[in-house]
Amino acid sequence: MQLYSFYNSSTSYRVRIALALKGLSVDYQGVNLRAGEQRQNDYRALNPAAGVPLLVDDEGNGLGQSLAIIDYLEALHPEPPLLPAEPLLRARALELANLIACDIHPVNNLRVRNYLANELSLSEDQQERWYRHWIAEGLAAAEALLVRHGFGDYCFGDAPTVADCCLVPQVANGIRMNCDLTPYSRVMAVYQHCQRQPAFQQAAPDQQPDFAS
Ligand SMILES: N[C@@H](CCC(=O)N[C@@H](CS)C(=O)NCC(=O)O)C(=O)O
Repeated sequence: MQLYSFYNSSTSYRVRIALALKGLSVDYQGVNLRAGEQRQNDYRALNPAAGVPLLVDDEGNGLGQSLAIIDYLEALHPEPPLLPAEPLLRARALELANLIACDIHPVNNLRVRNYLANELSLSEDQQERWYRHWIAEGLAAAEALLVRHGFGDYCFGDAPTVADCCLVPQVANGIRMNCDLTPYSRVMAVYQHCQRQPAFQQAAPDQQPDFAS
């Protein structure tokens, strides 16, 4: 399998965590988002959505969208499961994953930030306020859900799920962008626990072949 990824991309990071948890290796293909490689015609031919991640399986099938990729990996390699078997717990894990993937990440995606800067001419300060606002609103909701329904060392229990695959990269983005994360103590406790686990360490941005400090 090949994984088209950018080291600092949180959506790629989700998939890298899932791959590492399942013990799967991939041929890593770096796509430099800062250089705009995702918008070049040869990459768009692979992924019309012009983003990372993109998984190409052993039969040559290309698949975009991090949650669809994780679902595909789960179907092909069910162990260890990233979606709990118990229906409500499975829905809780997906609820948190979707909160991050659908409500937080898209509004702070690179193409949105480029539009704010280049088309709407927002200042650096306004762009940072935008970023921090959506992180604060989204992580407050994640914190409330985890306080209400979470348990164990991970989001939902003593084993990682798709919720942890999404939470860790989103928190990493918040740290990188100097957001105040102190109000989200349960979120941060899960993040810190995950940071100590080898699969999460292996998937981290600074462990990727295209890492540029
Ligand atoms: N919903 C997609 C989002 C993919 C996506 O847009 N990823 C970002 C990186 S985190 C990207 O490639 N952005 C490029 C851009 O905005 O131009 C997913 O979950 O995979």
